[in-house]
Amino acid sequence: MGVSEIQQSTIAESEAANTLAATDPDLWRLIQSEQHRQATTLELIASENHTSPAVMAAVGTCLTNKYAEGYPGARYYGGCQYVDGVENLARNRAKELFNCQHVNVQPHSGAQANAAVFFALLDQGDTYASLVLADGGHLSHGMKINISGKYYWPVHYPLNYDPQAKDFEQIDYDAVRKVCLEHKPKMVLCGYSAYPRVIDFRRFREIADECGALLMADVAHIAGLIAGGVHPSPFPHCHVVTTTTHKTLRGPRGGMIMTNDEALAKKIDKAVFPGIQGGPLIHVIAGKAVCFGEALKPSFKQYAKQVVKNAQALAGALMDKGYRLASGGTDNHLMLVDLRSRDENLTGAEAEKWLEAAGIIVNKNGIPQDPRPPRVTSGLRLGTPATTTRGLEQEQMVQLADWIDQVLTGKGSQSVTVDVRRQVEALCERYPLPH
Ligand code: DSN
Repeated sequence: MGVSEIQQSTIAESEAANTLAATDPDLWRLIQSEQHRQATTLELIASENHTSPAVMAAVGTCLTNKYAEGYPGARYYGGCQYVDGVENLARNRAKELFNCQHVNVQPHSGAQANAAVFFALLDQGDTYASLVLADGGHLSHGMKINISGKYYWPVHYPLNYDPQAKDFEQIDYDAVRKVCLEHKPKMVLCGYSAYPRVIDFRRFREIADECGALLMADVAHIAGLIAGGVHPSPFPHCHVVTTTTHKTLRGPRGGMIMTNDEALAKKIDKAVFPGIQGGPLIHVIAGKAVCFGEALKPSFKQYAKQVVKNAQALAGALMDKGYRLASGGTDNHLMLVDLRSRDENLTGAEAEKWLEAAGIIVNKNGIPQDPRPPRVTSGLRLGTPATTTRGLEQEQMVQLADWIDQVLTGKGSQSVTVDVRRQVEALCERYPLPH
């Protein structure tokens, strides 16, 4: 069945879709266009994925109608007997998946999860340590205009910037220790948005213990790899772990907080509700339950393994073509391509635009110590979670590297773009979205 036939049958089968199509055609057309875009392009944004129809079905249910402020068994509204079951199912599956004792599935997003942890465990003005933001951190890890940078006091630890070092552009654990011993943060934060290497949680815990700090990991990017057993678990080393559920974990958009410490769990629950949120999005929590159930299946382990294999194949093929990757490669699902290694004048912004025209969706990204500003950048961040969900394997990754190189060396030339776009669409027909 081709992409357009699948779309047609999906539309025909969905009563809700038909209703929406009839009642709000303007919105429906936009949704259809987005579905077509997703079906006919290759998604290499490292933080995106294609959820299963079951996840989307759960999110699009009557659960969206229900207020359930509070937690299962202790709500502020009547009529919560079934949504209690939904939230408990999500919590129990997450506990099993990540082998931890307490989970809060209510954060609306990863940034909300992080804000709740800060609110629970830090006082205003408290110091915490996180990675230099421009080198792979996240805005909720201390950006000046984010709550994490405005109400708390971030000190940043660096990567290793010595090109001669074996761990060039990787976490410099000695430097982390030095920063922490100097500033005595109340919390040390690890886990990143653009870091292609394994995180040594044990080493971080040693440093946190030495300076009397709590250790927090934001595993939003690698949660699916942890669940699938291809990245070490943050437990038992971290006191608290936050994540999103929609990246490598392949669930609905949302956040989650985990801990094994009962006392911290109580503070975190209070910080999420009523601290920073009101009613939980029970329909999204239902989608999280579906996602955790899927991730508990043996097939998810295969998926996670293939994500990493594909990233290594893509990284290898790009390096063979002369692209330098930050830190020299990848251990996980993503890589940072230093475009200057191929063309000194090429920017991430241009590369993103040209690749999009050819049906290859990426995001421009700073590389460590990037002299160009975030809206321009010298790099691209590429990730394999979404293309692996479609079923692509190493062979197609090599092909993809070739297309990327053709588009970038063609500098957006019309004929190259059209040719690659045609081939991308043909590949998308062969590997349709989950249906
Ligand atoms: N915006 C996400 C990413 O792309 O990594 C992080 O939240």
